[in-house]
Amino acid sequence: MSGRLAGALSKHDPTGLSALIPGSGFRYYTVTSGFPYKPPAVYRLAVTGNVGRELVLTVDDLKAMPRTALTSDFQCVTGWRVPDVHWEGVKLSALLDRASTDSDQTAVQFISYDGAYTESLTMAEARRPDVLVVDTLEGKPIGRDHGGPARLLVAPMYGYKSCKWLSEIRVTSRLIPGYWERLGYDQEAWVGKSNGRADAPTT
Ligand SMILES: Nc1nc2c(c(=O)[nH]1)N[C@H]1C(S)=C(S)[C@@H](COP(=O)(O)O)O[C@H]1N2
Ligand SMILES: [Mo]
Repeated sequence: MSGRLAGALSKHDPTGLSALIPGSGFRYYTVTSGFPYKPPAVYRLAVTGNVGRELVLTVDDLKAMPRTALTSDFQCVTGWRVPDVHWEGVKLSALLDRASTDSDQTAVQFISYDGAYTESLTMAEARRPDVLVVDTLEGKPIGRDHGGPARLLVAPMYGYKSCKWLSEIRVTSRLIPGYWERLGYDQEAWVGKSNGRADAPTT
C-alpha cells in the first residue's frame, strides 16, 4: 500500500490502519540512556581520516549538495519492518569524493554524537548508490527520535547499520567493527532479497 493511500484510509478508518502509515511503525532505538539532540543550527558533520581534505559540513551544506531521494522498507534485525519509507539526502559516495578519499582505503567508520554508537562499511558498500546521509524523512527534517539532524541510511541492510545522530564519517585502512558487531551481529547485514524491496534511488 502506498503511503498516500494508507494515510487517506487512516483518516476514515478507526480500526488501526494508521499503523500502516510509513514512519508510524518505527520503534525508536538508542543504546544510551537518552536521545541526544543537536539543533540544525549547531549540528556539524565531519568527514575525516585518510582523505585528501577533511570536511566539516552544516545542514545547509548538505542541502546544497546534489540530492538523492529513495524509498525503501526499513527493517530491524529483531523483526519489525516499516514499508516504503521515503528518505532524502546526499549519497555517501558524493561526500567521500568531495573529501578526496584516498584511493587505497578499504573501509568507512560512522560515529554517532551519542558518544556510544559506531558502525562501519567496506568502501565498496559505502559507495553504493543506496547508501545515503539523510536529513529528510517523509518530507520533513529528521527529528531527535530518528537520529537527526542527519543520520546514515544503508537501505539494503538491516537497520543497525544506519547510524543515528551521525557526527563523523572516518575513512579507514581497515574495517572497524561497530557497536552491534562487537556484540556478535554480522558485519554484512543484507536484508533478504525476498522482501520485494523497491529502493533504487529515484534521482
Ligand atoms: N546512534 C544509534 N544509531 C542507531 C541505533 C542506536 O541505538 N543508536 N539503533 C540502530 C537500530 S538497531 C535500528 S533498527 C535503527 C532504528 O532506527 P529508528 O530509531 O529511527 O527507528 O537505528 C540504528 N541506528
Ligand atoms: Mo535494529
